[in-house]
Amino acid sequence: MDMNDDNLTDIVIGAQGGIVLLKAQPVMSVSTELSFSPKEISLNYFECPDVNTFNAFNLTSCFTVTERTSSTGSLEKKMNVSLNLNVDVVRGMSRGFFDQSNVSSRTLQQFILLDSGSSCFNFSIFMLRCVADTVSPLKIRMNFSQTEMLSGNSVAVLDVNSRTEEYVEVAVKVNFVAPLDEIMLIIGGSMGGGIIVFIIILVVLVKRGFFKRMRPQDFFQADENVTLVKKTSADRKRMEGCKME
Ligand SMILES: [Ca+2]
Repeated sequence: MDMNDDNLTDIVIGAQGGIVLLKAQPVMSVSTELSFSPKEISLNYFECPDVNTFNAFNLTSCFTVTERTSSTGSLEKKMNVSLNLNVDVVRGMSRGFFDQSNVSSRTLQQFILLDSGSSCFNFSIFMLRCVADTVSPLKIRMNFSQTEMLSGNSVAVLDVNSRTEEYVEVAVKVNFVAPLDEIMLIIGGSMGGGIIVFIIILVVLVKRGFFKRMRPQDFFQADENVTLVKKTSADRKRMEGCKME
């Protein structure tokens, strides 16, 4: 029977004049998505023996909560969840940490309240500028579990079929890969530079009379003066024709 009209069947147990009401709770399915930005850590950040730290990337953990049961009414479907993050999980010593002033803060636990719908949480990951390994990607593990740490808020129950663990790997950018706009800028700059050089050469050639000397009639006129080339009768007739014109 449904004692509180929320479309969820409750259980009532009665014995020797007393009854116990076990109210059913809505069951919530949670899907997670772990992402990070930027997509790669630039190798330019690393330099030894620099002891400083830098913000390597930002991690975003998103939760989408949907109800598996079909409760009705104004029932608040909230869950207290313990979110746990671990950086560089496959290593004895982590290269990444959450607290910029504490290089050993490789894990982070945060208690969050999940409600119906989507919600995201952001975390900054820091690294030392001088690390032994700048080749292997950083592996980050996220897992969560329902908790009653914030008592009184949890009304719903986490679906046992929900995936409660996610991994992402953040690679270190080894080779310089220019973004498309930078590539276009380089190509455009090269073409522009080439055109300018071509124009300069053209101007110099014109000023030095290069194109003038190359004209056929000039060629013959020059030859006539120095008489270095033996002209054929056809050439002479053609030249006379040009002069008459
Ligand atoms: Ca009920």
